[in-house]
Amino acid sequence: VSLQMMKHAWDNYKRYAWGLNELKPISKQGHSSNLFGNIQGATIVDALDTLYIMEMKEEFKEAKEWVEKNLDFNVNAEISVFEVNIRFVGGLLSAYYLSGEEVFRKKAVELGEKLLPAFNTPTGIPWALLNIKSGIGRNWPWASGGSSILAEFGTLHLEFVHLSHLSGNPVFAEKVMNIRKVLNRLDKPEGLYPNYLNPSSGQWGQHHVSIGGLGDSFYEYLLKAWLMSDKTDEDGKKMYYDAVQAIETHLIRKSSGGLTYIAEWKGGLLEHKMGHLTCFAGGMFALGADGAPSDKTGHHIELGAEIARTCHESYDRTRMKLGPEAFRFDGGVEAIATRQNEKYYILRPEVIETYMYMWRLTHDPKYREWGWEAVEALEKHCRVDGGYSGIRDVYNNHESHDDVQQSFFLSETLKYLYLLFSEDDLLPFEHWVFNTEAHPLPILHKDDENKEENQK
Ligand code: DMJ
Repeated sequence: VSLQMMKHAWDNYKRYAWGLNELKPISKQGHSSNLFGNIQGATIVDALDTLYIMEMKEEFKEAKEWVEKNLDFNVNAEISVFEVNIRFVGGLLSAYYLSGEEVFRKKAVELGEKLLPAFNTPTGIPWALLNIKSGIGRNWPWASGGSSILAEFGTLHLEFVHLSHLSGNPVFAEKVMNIRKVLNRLDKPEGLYPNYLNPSSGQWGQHHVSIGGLGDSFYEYLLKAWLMSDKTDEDGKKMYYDAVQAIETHLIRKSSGGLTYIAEWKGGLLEHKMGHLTCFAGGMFALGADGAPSDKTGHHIELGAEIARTCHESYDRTRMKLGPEAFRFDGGVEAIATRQNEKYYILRPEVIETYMYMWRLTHDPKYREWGWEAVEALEKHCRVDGGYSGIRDVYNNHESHDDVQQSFFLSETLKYLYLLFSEDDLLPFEHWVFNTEAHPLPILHKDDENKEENQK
């Protein structure tokens, strides 16, 4: 089914928005997000590996030809370093590792080089925004006191390690290892990492902590850096398990109805709200269970299962059986959105991602059942003639479509669904880690490096 869904999403993108960043499936035209500046083709680059994995050979070929002929980084544009890294660099790297086609390696390294000026700050903590022609960077105007964002500068590690590996140029890995160093020198309130860090002073901004937006994939990348290094990156490992310990103590709570959730922390006060984005953490806890201190393995799996259940409830308690952007545990509600501007669903993957990890790691059939419920809801409410659209209010009787087919729907949501219903030997966890946009990157095995050394 996810293959049919991918075909529908891809065919319509091709028909109405080919070469542009995303598709507007209702108005049947292109959608351009300023996150990518003038760089074009986000959906194509984000979808390459999904097309490859689903064996959509014709489509993969036309996507590759587009990349060869049209993907151009010599544009005068300000881009989000994080978004371009996870979608474009990540997408190109996966396409290279899966297909072996040189063009993807070349483009990934070329783009990586364009991103390097973002690190020209007093601390080496990169800017959020970068003009890739002039090399001038800055931060989001809304970010606390000119800060860079934890989930942005903390979500470059996997891709940059691979860029060094593939280019032979150590500069990429050096840049991200320096971020680690800066973080390790800083005092952390209660062992937690605030979402804001000033790249000039090297000091934290506001003490807001979140495992959802602004924080999320920083934690994910600590764990995955360790896994991707074939478990040699002890620093990444320690930072991850220490962080999870602090998160458990200060952020994880249980509702009176028995639902485990991860709250947000604002200078010591808890906001009892959990974002859809935070739901990825169920999969992360389960994936990290194996490496947890020996008495904690079962506990981390259990934590993953409880988060999966809570996030499933957030879907089940809506009219459309699709989860809201954020749900709350206060004022007498549990796992329900109370504010109008938190009731939307924009085709996000995190809940399905967690089902996929839980399925692979436990084989409890309920995760496939829950995934199937999501497929039915997507087909019923998000599928339109011209592709798939987000929904403005998942509690409503009637769909009000937001008219955007996000590129992560093709790279993540549909890929995780496909993997949920595939055998475990498709992209097995022993050999691959997924970047935060679901682009698989190979684990750099110790043995392979020895082999390479010997060959030299
Ligand atoms: C994606 O771009 C990535 O998963 C990112 O980590 C968070 N936001 C979207 C999906 O919701």
